[in-house]
Amino acid sequence: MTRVFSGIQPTGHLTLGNYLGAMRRWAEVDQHRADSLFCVVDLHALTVDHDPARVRRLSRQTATLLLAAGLDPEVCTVFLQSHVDEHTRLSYLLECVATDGEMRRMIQYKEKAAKERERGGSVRLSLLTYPVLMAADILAYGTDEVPVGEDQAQHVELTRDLAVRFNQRYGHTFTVPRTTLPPVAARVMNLQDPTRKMGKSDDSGVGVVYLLDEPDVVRKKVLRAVTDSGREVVYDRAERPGLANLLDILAACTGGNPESLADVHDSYGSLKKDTAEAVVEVLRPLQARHRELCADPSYVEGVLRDGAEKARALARPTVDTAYRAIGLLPPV
Ligand code: AQP
Repeated sequence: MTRVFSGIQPTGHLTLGNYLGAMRRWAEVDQHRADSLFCVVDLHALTVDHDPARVRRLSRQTATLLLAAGLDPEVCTVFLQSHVDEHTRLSYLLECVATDGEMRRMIQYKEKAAKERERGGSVRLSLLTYPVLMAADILAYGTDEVPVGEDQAQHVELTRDLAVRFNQRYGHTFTVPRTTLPPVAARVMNLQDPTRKMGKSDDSGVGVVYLLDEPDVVRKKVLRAVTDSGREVVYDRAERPGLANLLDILAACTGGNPESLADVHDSYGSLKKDTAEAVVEVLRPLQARHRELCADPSYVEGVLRDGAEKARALARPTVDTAYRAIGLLPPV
């Protein structure tokens, strides 16, 4: 059976981008067709300046939202990265095959490092090596497919390179995974700046729809989305990015096609109104389920405990094989 692995960082409140670009597909498609693991990658949240209490809170909230979005622990494995030591064990071995040049070429590293420097902070070494830990997350499970949004595709490419290099040098150890992108909304953009992706660690939050935003807040954010000064509704990602973003979001929420949706809207106002309502409707069941799960925190804890146990048992044989292959003696 195909093995699927994907992760999500508890670096902020989850966004519509996380949902449309990744989580929805995990819940609706991946968990039913493949042997799937979904991980709250909490160690990755330590690569930038953070408040420990906030990371703990967001880790719990992220796991709860994954379940609220429809991940079913009866058919997939949901767990926290830091509960499975195999990820960090394997990450060190992969650091021994990765190069610093490769790390410095990562777009997300460049962007996040620049942001840290702008804030007057220093760049943590773990921010540079983060893609190697991500590669370990994926390779530890013999993963075939990694369903992610477009922004993570470069990291999965690096994972493939490391797997191939390790296998060539030390003998076949890892399955070489491939990225799968969603057909629409692979990159949901910020509503106030459609040249930037909608990210959960965005500072102001005005252009970001959070999964737990109240319906009226969602409406306000969508109605205030930046478009352009034209009048005609056309789908053109290069020339009309704000409009295209709204059409992509509407298409992803309704199952339509962005070009046809452009044809049936005769004003920006009606497009924004329909998009706002479509987003509110998509979030409604998720928010209701989230409220139920919050009333039963021991259920979520149990899911994470069982998930970590299952994940450990799956990862250990591959990581042990990698230890031996690279030249380490097994413990006596
Ligand atoms: N705007 C987006 N459009 C489509 N997909 C997205 N994803 C994130 N933002 C968008 C996808 O969500 C999954 C989990 O993301 P992540 O938390 O691991 O990493 P990220 O891409 O760094 O997330 P954020 O939300 O943008 O956080 P910050 O602001 O901290 O960088 C991934 O599959 C990702 O592609």
